[in-house]
Amino acid sequence: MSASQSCLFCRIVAGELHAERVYEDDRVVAFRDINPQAPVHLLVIPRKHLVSLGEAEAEDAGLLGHLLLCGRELARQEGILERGYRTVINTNREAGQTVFHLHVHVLGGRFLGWPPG
Ligand code: DGP
Repeated sequence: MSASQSCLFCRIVAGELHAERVYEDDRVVAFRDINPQAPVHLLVIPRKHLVSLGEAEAEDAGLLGHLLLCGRELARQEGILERGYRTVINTNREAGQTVFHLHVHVLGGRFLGWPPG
């Protein structure tokens, strides 16, 4: 089975699984997290299957920047840019990564504690 067939987020990108999409372009798709941890909790993912930030290559630098800038624009759209929002990329098991397709969490709408758990 190919990565795109077995990967949950590849299946969302392909439209095989439903997600509440808030943005998409030729490189990324953004949708609401199914298990929100804050009033605003979005995921911004590349269409390209990248397992994690740990496996990104130098050639992915532009894509990584685009993910962050899309997250910023979505924070603006959701009305949390000025109040404050957090972008999180969990990388591998001890950091809490559970879906192995790179994704940027965009969280806000409440005070967020630090340090993270
Ligand atoms: P992480 O723990 O960093 O790998 O985050 C994975 C996130 O993905 C987690 O917050 C829940 C979310 N998630 C898992 N499955 C689905 C799904 O089928 N749809 C949506 N919208 N989000 C999902």
